[in-house]
Amino acid sequence: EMKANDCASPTSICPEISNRVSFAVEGNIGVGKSTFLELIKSDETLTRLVDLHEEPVAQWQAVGGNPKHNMLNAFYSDSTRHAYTFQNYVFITRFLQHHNAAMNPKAPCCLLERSVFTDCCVFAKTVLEEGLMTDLEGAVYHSWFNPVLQTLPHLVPDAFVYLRASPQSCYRRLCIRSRTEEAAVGLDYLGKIHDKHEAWFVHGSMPATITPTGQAVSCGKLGEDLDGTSAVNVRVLDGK
Ligand code: DCP
Repeated sequence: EMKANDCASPTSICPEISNRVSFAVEGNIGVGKSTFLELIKSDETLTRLVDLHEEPVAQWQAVGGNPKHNMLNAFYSDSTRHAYTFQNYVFITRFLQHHNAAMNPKAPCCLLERSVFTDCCVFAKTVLEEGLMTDLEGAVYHSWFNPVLQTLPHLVPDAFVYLRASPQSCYRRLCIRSRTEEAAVGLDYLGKIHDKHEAWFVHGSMPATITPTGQAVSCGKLGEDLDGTSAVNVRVLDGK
């Protein structure tokens, strides 16, 4: 039987959690997170080792399964009207996905596409700075974000893998894939999202009260980027 206080300890909810390593794959819009996850999925050995959870974008594009209720499109078409509602929905859908993943461990390693920390420290922060959320909406978001997270410590990944590319590269990839909802996304917006990722993963300047702290534990180069060529850099940041 579960008591209210059990929420404070992830292992009391699910003892297997303690034996698992969880990673969150992070990076700008269009950086290639999906491609990175596809590569893992295409490897038989890795597939057995890794329980993989892609971002629930399809749910954002069809709330409750109804394509007429496209929250992602609503956000990009009228951002001032929908930024808060969208960020709220993103948090809830991601929380449910990551919580279910933690409760039903299927492999020794869990790989998540993005985390609630990017939602808060990258996206919610940017839309607030851009005036797309009112100060009141920003205050509401922050008033629940930390208290909710404190009751859900199993949402903190063990490590973050940051796929790092220049905003110009991401913009090129965004144009190639041409997701209709994202037609409004410009280089300027990608630059702001990039800067927030850099502040957190490279300069370590995000407030520890909101993001999990940690040092970059390794930096690997998959290719040249940040000056506009095709591959990405990877940084792994200790989550706990
Ligand atoms: N998004 C947002 N706020 C969030 C999370 C996501 O505005 N808190 C938006 C950004 C994108 C869309 O949702 O328009 C999907 O986000 P991703 O960048 O995670 O997914 P991609 O498919 O673009 O990633 P990649 O191209 O790296 O595979």
